[in-house]
Amino acid sequence: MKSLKISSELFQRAKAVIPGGVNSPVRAYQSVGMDPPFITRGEGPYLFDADGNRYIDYVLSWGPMILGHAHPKVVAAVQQAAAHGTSFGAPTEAEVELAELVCKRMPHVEMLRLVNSGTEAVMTAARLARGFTQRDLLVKFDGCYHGHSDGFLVKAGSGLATGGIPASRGVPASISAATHSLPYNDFEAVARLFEKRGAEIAAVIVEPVAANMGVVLPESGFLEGLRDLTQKYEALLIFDEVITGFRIARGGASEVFGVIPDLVCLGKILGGGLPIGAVGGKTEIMQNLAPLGDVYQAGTLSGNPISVAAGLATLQELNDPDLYVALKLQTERLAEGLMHEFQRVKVPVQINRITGLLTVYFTTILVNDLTSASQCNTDKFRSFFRGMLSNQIYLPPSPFEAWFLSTLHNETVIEESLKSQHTALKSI
Ligand code: HOZ
Repeated sequence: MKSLKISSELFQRAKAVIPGGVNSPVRAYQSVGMDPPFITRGEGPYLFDADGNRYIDYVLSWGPMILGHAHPKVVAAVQQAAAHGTSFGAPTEAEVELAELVCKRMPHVEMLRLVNSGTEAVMTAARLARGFTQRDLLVKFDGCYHGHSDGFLVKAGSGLATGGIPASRGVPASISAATHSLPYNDFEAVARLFEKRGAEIAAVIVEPVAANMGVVLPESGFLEGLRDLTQKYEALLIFDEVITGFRIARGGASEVFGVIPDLVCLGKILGGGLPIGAVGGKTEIMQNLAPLGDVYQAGTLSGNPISVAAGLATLQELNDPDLYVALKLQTERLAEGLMHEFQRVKVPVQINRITGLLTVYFTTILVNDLTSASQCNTDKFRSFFRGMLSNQIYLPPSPFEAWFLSTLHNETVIEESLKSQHTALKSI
């Protein structure tokens, strides 16, 4: 690997004008103790940095690039849309097409409102749930990340977990008090809370597969239990599928687990690598949004033609169910290959995975919630991360984030990654 001299110079320049030199905290590489590579371009499963290194990318812009970087059909769709104007702040046919496509792919979504990010989608879903139920309390789970709006930054995983920030300063206590966070996979704790405060609870929001404390799968019965309980107490169930939507299956987590939420929050893949978010669900609930109802939400760039074109092109490509069969196989192949190599050198790890997503936890214990995820050995992760980067494998720079695979992470790419792991483990 070539030294990161140019990237480090760019980082110094960035630090003078951008807080921490980055526009999103995890990118600063603080938890791995080095300067980040500055990226110049992506192509398929690869990223290239300013110093001339080529990496196999397992971050994929934190999920959206499921078809790999600069997919020709997505690029063409974006170019074509841009040539006709980038934003009108007015309705277009393409946004109707995108909404129709999502409703088809996720049959529980009867109506969809497009916004600009996953954070906005969750803000909207929360307001909608409160407006619909006329209750205030929200229940979330420790280590689940639902964007950076005030009400959700309690034990929120992702960048907060990486930075060791339990809750963000700047959030009024009165706002945090309206969110109750419970351990993931602990259905009994949810049931107890409902017994005490069921009449106050507007919604339970959950990542159906948690992917912001690393990947944590729902235990059998957990999602089903949440569904039954919310129905019993007439609260809403919200799935945050910003990461899992169109990734773990064509129809997302509901297709995999057979549990149907009242509302779903989407983002990432939905925009094919451009900013987008969406909240969708039953008409009965969705029609409470303005202008039909009096739950207000708006956005100048919502449904802009460029994000919509990229999203449509991406979802059309993902229509082929075989892509998901292959993605699942490749995820499994990578996880098994990594595990084999770790076992050979007697480094204990747990590898949690589902189609298109995995996390390597440096621990001997089963990881099923934030407490167990937090017990992983962060020093070992740091050495492993650095070893992999110097062997041209670009991993999330945090033990509490997911690795992402694209449909172009084929056998050759996985083989190359495992060879790099072999070399990296020799040097650490
Ligand atoms: N913590 C974010 C992913 N879960 C990082 C996003 C970014 O830095 O782009």
